[in-house]
Amino acid sequence: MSGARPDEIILTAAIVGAEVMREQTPWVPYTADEIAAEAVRCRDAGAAVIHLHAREPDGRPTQSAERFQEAIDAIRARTDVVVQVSTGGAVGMTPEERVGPLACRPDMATLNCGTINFGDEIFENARPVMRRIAELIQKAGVVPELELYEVGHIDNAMALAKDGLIAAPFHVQFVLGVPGAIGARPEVLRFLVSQLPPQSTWGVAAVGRHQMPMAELAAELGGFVRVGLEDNVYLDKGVLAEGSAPLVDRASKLVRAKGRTPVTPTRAREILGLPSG
Ligand code: KMH
Ligand code: ZN
Repeated sequence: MSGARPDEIILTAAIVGAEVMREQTPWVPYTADEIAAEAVRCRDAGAAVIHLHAREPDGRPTQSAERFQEAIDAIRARTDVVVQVSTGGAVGMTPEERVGPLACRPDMATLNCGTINFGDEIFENARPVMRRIAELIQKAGVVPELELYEVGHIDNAMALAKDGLIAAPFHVQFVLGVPGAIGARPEVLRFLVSQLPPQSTWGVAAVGRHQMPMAELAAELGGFVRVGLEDNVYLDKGVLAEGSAPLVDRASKLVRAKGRTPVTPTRAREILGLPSG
């Protein structure tokens, strides 16, 4: 994996998401202040990267540059984490809406590399949409993280590379276990990793009860890890996590037991080839 020593690991905290609402857990942050406080707690627990969504005050997901700017300013005033904005947004948003946060000078932005069933809905990333969002990420000078939910998404990503819309080394997040897409199974992860071009960095974000087992496996296989309320609201069976920080703390302990040490944001920037913060 490019840039990282075998003992190093980047932990990402997905602290907001676009789907989880207060009705499911009171611990999901909505306002800029709440988001920044959670980012600080996650940094203290070992996260170097914050995967960011934004909400309206009533919790509705939004990709508005204004809301993202408020959240990013609040985060940057309080901590040094790498800020990775979502360009996935929520199901049903238009591509133009989804790229709103690119105006906010984030450190990284997600690039979703294919369409999937997303629960009972469809998360639509037709190839022209992918190409357009990739082009806008490139124009904004932002480093993309490739969100891959299915095997064929690797091929989609490579087609973007062939068109010059993304460049190696690729930073990949395998998002596994979305209902309607490929499951979070060990053999699935092993196969996906085997298909990546050399020098790629990769991490796993597994949904629901698969979050921690897949974090452990990623640590064993040399990958990075994403945890947080966006993907899973439970710390243990039937026990809500009191925010994303307890999930980062749990992941940090699991990966340390596998001989991996969570890196600081400064080191994560070096590993990911980002400008220093
Ligand atoms: N909310 C999902 C439909 C991303 O952040 O780029 C898409 C998502 C991916 O969360
Ligand atoms: Zn997301």
